[in-house]
Amino acid sequence: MKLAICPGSFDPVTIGHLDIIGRARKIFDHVIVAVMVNPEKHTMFTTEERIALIQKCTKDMEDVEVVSFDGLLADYAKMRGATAIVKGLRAMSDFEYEFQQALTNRKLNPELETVFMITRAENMFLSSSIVKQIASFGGDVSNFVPACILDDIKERIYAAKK
Ligand code: COD
Repeated sequence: MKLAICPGSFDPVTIGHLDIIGRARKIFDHVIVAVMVNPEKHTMFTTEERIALIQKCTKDMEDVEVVSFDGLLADYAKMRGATAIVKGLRAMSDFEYEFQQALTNRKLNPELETVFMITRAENMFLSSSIVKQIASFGGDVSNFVPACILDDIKERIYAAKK
């Protein structure tokens, strides 16, 4: 069975993330969406909240599993017997970071391949940070996050402002 891991901070999950997850499903038998710790980022949503939001968006996808892991991605991939890590690439600015991560992960786990999927043009500018910023100023994020979690995100971000 070909197993892929889509790792990320998902703080919160966006339509850009979901597009990559959906495309990974077309290539792999089983997709694990792994909410990982990015030591360079402070998250607004707790791990449990991030998992719940992704689960809500993927509830009809039997081949998708949502987990969290507080450790090295390469170790988690080995533990699960994953074939590949699947990541999205938006721009050259992503490339340098992702290139370093991919090479490091291969050093840590030589069996592990990283597959990059180029973002759709309409999601090129989209990031979790943009969503948080727009929502925190009361802006409309309906084009950026899946409809099923729009209210959860608005409520959570407005609550954080009070
Ligand atoms: N279109 C396409 N792809 C997108 C979009 C979009 N609009 N937005 C985000 N993506 C992609 C990103 O490029 C990334 O591949 C993935 O989706 C997740 O994005 P984020 O921003 O949610 O997550 P990151 O980049 O903060 O995730 C980094 C990890 C948590 C994966 C990384 O820090 C990690 O692996 N941490 C665990 C510790 C470890 O093993 N480190 C590596 C060795 S040093």
